Amino acid sequence: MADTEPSLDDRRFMATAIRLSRRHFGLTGTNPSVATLIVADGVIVGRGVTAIGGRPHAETQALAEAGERARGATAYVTLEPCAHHGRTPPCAEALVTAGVSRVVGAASDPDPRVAGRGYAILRAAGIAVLEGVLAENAGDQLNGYLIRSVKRRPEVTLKLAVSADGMIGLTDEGRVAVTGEAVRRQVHLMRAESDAILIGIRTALADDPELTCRLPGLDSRSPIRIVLDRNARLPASAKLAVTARLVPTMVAALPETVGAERRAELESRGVTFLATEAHEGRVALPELMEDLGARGIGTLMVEGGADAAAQFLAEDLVDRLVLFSSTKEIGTGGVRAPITPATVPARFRLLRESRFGADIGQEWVRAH
Ligand code: AOF
Ligand code: ZN
Repeated sequence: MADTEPSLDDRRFMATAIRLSRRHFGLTGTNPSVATLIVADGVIVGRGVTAIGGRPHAETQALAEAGERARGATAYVTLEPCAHHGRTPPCAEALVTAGVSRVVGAASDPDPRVAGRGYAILRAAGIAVLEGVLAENAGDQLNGYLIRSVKRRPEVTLKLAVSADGMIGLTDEGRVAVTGEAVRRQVHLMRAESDAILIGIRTALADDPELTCRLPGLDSRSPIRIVLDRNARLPASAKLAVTARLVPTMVAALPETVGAERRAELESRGVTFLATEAHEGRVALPELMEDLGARGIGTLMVEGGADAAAQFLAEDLVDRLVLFSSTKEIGTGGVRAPITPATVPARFRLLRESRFGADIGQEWVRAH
């Protein structure tokens, strides 16, 4: 059975699986949160999401729920089933053993232990395999996994709030807020889904932000906070330094510009210094991103200000772009936004557009 085109049902079930995969977003460690559906005679008889912490895998749980009904059924997997022995046998083998007759997959797994072997195991067992169904959508939902595996750095989301006159305010939450309460809540949710969050030192000095997630029930999911601060100017009295023992704060400074005393002062608060290299007098971002990737940080949200945003854009390190647009004008005192909805480069594709109170939120992804 060499089916090459997905049916309408295939696309519908895959879309359901992709939605399900979001359930453990940010909770599966370095493992991506993926989902599996087992469908027999058009009915979902098993469903699974990668467990919190990363194991068991989605397939294990979906097959357990389906039991005997998996025999002859179709499995929908948002990521190629694994081919390696972890704490359990490979998921590709589990699907073979369970007797599914067809597997519909979305994204391929770049993990060198898998990389095509998962699909090959299925085919070798006589299972009909259809790959790449809604692959782009599934890839968008793997929360940094594909970027981190292939590029060896976190997936970078740049978030900016832009006023009607193309300015970014000095702060999200303070007196010159550009956008409203609904955007504030959305940004806190984005923080909860990120492993780390980065701001420039000018924003840190102007706003003295905390950068934590303060949504009810999600306050334990605050990301690591990183300050791009080449001269290590972060005051020891800044909220980011004072709270560094509760939520980690890291400073990316140039080693030659940081005195031992300054370093000791911040380190005594619990602030850590990241290894950095200099590039034209600034912190070299590609190397910094590599270091963060090696530390297991899969997703990074850049929250401003204009300088940091411009530097990430110039280095083509932005994978996702989230712009919140307000109808308010800032006028004098505003800082010109390095990017606005009207100037988004063609390499980005608009993924969604939603209303947040009086403001508009738009999300673009960089074409892979
Ligand atoms: C699957 N199903 O639900 C997920 C997969 O450390 P381990 O042994 O858990 O393996 C991690 C790798 O498993 C990860 O890099 C990716 O290749 C795959 N993730 N595979 O079959 C799942 N989450
Ligand atoms: Zn697996």
